[in-house]
Amino acid sequence: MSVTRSRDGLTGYVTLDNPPVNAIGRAMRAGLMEAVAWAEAEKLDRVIVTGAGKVFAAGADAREFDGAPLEPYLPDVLDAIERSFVPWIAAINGVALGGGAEIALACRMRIAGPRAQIGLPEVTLGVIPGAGGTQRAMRLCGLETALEMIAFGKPLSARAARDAKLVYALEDDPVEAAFMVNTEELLCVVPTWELPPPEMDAAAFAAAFAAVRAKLAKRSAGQVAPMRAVDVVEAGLSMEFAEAMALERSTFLELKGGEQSRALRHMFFSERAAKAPAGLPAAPELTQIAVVGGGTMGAGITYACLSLGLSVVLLETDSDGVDRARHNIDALIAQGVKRGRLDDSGAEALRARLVVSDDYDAAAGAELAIEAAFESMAVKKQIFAKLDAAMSPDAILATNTSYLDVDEIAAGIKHPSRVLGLHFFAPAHIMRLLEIVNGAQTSERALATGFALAKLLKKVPVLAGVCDGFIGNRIYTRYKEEADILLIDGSTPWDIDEAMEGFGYAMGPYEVQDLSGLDIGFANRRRQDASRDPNRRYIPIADRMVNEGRLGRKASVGWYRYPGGGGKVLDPLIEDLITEEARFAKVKRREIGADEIRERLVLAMVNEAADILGEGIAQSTRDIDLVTVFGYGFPRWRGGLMHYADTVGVAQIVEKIRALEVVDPVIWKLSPVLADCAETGVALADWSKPG
Ligand code: 3H9
Repeated sequence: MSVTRSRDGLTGYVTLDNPPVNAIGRAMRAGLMEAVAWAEAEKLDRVIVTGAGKVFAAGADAREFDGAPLEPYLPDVLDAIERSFVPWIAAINGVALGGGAEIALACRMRIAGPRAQIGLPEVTLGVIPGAGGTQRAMRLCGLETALEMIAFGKPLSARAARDAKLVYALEDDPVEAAFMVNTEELLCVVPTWELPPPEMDAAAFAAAFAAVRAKLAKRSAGQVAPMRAVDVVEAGLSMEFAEAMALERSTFLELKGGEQSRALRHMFFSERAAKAPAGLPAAPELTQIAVVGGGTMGAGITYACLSLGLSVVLLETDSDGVDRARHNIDALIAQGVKRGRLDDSGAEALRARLVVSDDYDAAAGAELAIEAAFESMAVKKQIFAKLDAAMSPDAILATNTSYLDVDEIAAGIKHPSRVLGLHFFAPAHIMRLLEIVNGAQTSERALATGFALAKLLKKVPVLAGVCDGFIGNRIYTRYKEEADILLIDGSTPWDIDEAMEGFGYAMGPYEVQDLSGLDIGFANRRRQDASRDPNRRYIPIADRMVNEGRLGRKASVGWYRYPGGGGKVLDPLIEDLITEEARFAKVKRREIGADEIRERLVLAMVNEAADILGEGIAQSTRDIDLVTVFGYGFPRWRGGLMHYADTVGVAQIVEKIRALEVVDPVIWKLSPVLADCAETGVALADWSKPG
């Protein structure tokens, strides 16, 4: 049952009850419609609506969005609540989002509990509020707050909602407070739809809309729903309420059926489905973690674990390393305090749980060690031998390597089954992705420990097999390789960066390299020299950059220049350098447009990802989508790399790769998975290994 109801004298109680988050599906809408009729038949003097559990309601049940809308429709239900002669009061006990907030906005009065939040996050699912949110919010809290809520999807806290007059009062027990409201006072409250739209002079209106559109153009470039939401709010200012509601509804329905909403829903549900595989044993309880290496990555992991309440022993090689590591952690703690995430006593508590040492015996009691040292097989093997000797044989040992062979790292220790990869992304305390690398000998207990840590850290865990770069870096390496080919064939770093920003990345591949440092890729290429296919086209431009000290931002010069350590400026010398390399390689440079850049880079990634799927390195296309979005900035609103590929259509992708394969059969060797999908007409998302 999605709605329960009861009465006490003339007060009716309606509870939204659809665990876990009271999503509003057909049954709940029908239950609310019946409750309106019931309250009227019983001649109640009020109805108090609240949510069961910790949530008021998380909004419309997005699982229904794939099909045609089912009656009764939410706008009609809310219209009935709003126009009923029995006034409804929303006792907002927890989060009220999307349709949940819209239920509250349609009530005569709203009283919030301390844990309440009110938000209209529909744009994060690629739609706009579809049950009055665009029209009722602005009538209650004014245009600017409503625009912020609707266009950016950020919820208001209970206090902010009260300050914005979106709720009438903030009370510890909102149900009891709703019961205490004086009947006369309640009946004097004007129903929201009867309130006039906000009033301002024309110049103020124009400025408010221009400001929000300018902000959206920057923050949500490429996304349709936020701009459409703003359009609907604006149009509503000069329309009758009913006419504006009809516009809102038709826009909502149009967007719900569109590609962006489908992609964003796919990401929403994929993120929530990223969990430990069924059947893994229980993980050991984690209380103390050892982290090896206090550089940027190790410090980030340490800070994240400390913030969870875990104790951390941070191991370094010598006393200088200990000092450096301490300094790095202190900087992160100071940043946490500055940003208001920690107060002084919280910072002190973090420090109290941290031991930094160069003595591995200090880690003897830890249940899990995470090695985040220099990316060298010899260094890692030494560290694992020391951990093996110092820690309990039950402890799990993880490497944070980005590329190296986890099986080789594990081979040197007594029980390789306790070794796995935990590939964090920098900054480790912020980035949500965690690749959990399953070595040939990794035990289920070790895997379960990795997933348990991911859950504690609120990361998105993705299981990956062992190969050079696992899922994410293997795709990324191919992306960079193709970008370098475009570079020598006629493009520039800024052409390529701009094209990929146009696709929806926050930054293109060259700006990213400048940020992380060109020496990382250089070291990686040297490691791969021995195994590289000599017939594979190799572009030496990035190597030359490193040899000339153009290491990126840290050197104030890389693919761009950063005068005085400030923002990037284009560097014409780079074009000379590329042209010279093209001459050495006997390449005749040609004009390459943004569409071709985007197409070639995306096709390169899709082909590599399809191989990753075929080889069983990734378990599903959904996992690849999560990796590309959460680790590498692939636009979420395109649904991740493989979802996007299915949107384009495998047949078309295969046709384009085959054309490129004619020119370079080594680099563009068509993935058998793509060939199989094209032949059988199966989408990548539905592909499974034959046999
Ligand atoms: C809308 O309302 C449109 C209207 O304007 C117009 C209509 C006409 N639908 O996140 P969690 C599931 S659009 C279906 O892990 P938390 C979720 O998949 C909607 N299912 O919990 C998961 O399932 P499972 C606008 C939903 O405590 C389980 O609930 N609303 C929905 O970390 C637990 O979820 C939003 O965008 C849903 N709407 O966070 C709000 N929501 O157990 C979306 C959740 O099978 N929701 N599920 O994996 C949220 O932001 C968070 O879920 C919330 C709780 C903050 C509520």
